[in-house]
Amino acid sequence: MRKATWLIAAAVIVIGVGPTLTAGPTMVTGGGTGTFNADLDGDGEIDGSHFGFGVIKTAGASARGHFMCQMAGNADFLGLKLMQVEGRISSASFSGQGSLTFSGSGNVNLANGVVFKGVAFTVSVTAGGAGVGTLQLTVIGAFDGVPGDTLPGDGNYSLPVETVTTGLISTH
Ligand SMILES: [Ca+2]
Ligand SMILES: [Ca+2]
Repeated sequence: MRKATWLIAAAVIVIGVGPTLTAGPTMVTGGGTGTFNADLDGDGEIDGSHFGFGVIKTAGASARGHFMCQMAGNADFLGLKLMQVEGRISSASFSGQGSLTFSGSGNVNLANGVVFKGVAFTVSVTAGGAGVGTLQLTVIGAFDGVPGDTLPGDGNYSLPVETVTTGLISTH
């Protein structure tokens, strides 16, 4: 009886440890600027954003980290002085070598005191520098159909894929 219990415990440990032996990168960081290669708000300028994030993959689908993406200054959008999504990352999964999708929740700041709190977001990134790395942001449950939304009517705000113009997205 005691031996059987020990064997089960050992098997659980082996199963639990197994995946880490073949795990890929456990940390993905990114910082820089990106371009949508399109004029999303029709003001005559190609749009893009400034972004910065760091994700540390922990057990299972969980993760921790921080994400920030903003359109402001030389990357203004919809006539707003600022459009910023910023928050904590709570889950992540690798979808291939150098490709990661992570989710979390935080604030959407539209300046002038307009801040939406507790907004969920999902981001998909692929590693690489200028012209190679990509980032795609979806704000969950808000701003559906606002200019720039690639999937009107689904309740979310899915921005197009951005290509890195300066900076780097890298796996560690
Ligand atoms: Ca524009
Ligand atoms: Ca949508």
